[in-house]
Amino acid sequence: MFWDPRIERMPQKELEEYQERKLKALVHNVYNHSAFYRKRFKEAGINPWDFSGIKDLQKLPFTKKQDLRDNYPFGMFAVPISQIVRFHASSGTTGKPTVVGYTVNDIECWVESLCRGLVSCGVSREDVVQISYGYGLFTGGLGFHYAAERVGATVLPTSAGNTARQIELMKDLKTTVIACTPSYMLYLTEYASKAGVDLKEDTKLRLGIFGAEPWSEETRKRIEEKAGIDAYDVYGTSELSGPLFTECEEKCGVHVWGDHFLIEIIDPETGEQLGEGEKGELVVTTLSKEALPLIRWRTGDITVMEGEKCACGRTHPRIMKILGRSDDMIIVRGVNVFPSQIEHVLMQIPEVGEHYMIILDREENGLDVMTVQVELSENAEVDKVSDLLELEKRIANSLKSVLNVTAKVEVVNPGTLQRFEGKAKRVIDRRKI
Ligand code: DLL
Repeated sequence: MFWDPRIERMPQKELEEYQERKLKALVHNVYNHSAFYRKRFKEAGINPWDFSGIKDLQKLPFTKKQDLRDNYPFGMFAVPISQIVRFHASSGTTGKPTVVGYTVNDIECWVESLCRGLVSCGVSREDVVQISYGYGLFTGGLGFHYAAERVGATVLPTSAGNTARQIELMKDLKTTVIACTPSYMLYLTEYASKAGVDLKEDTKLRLGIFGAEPWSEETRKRIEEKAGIDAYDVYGTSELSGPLFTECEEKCGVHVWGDHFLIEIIDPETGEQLGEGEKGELVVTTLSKEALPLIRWRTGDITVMEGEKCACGRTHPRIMKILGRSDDMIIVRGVNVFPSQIEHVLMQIPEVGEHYMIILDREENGLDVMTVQVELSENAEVDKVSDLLELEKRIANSLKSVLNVTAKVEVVNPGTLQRFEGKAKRVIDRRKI
């Protein structure tokens, strides 16, 4: 099913021509209306009249999170505040949050983008969509809310938390689709089972749309099996609007709507553009945003771009599952490790549950120690201490063979590690303290 078949299946050549036109207009627009970009362009010697389009994209400077921080709160806006109809903000771990603003058209573009995504996952007006992403400054709740309503589905705006009530409402109001972080879905599934609710038997849940944090294919399989649903990925960032792009029914990458966003993959170290199929940092240029247009926005997210047409018929480029953020990458004894790689290894081991933590310490001799704590699965038959030790050794060996790093593995009882309602924080780096 398509929300906007003409746009979603637009021939690639036509899409490129459209992007070309919009990119040229954007370069003029930011030069004329954003003091920030005018200064940037002048510094980089860019004259909008000489800019010839996509082939010149690499000449344009990158925009980074620090630019938003340095220009807090409105310094990068390209319209007067009177035209802004909404703010969102992402909580910065250090210093000020990042504030984003939207014009009427920006909200419209965001909603339409996510409507295409929802319909491509199979959401329709027959569905009851429970939105368990946080409502408020976070873009997840309101983003899904507007799009699900526009699709014509019935929205159940539970926001995150209060899991007992979420499950009760899910049963009573016959929720068919849930949208939340994958870590919250794991928690909700576990909570339901402890409360004697079988999500497969006792609810009408059939589909879930999960994102806002990295999650592996193995976690997808576990969620699908435990909850008896189809699980789809959704990607977006507050700076780009919020949740924007989802997988289609093929589940082979997230479709990025090329009429509104132009993507590149770059080498995060050198800034050089990489080709399709090569792993690197996702960089996005917003082609339609008015309040906060972004030129070559460095998302920090590591992924791979796939340009080939999808079997679903959509022609827009796809990005594969996000491996992690370049700044989330852990360097242990000089080896680069993404938490998602650890998750990938853990979830392939049947005795292991879904919850884990990664703790980094530095020994007195200066060596890094990585401890992976992971829960035993509820139905694992590991009774003897020797079995437990054998399991820990097996996990450590698998981690070593994939990551090339030695990890200390601690298998703990089910239910002992922290659970998360929003984005999970699974890495504790004690080396900086
Ligand atoms: O997380 C927007 C969103 C809300 C996306 C609900 C999906 C669902 P921010 O809080 O600005 O916005 O965080 C953006 O979250 O740069 C990624 O690192 C991460 N992220 C988002 N979606 C995914 C995903 C929202 N599907 C940051 N897989 C991004 C992996 C994701 N990481």
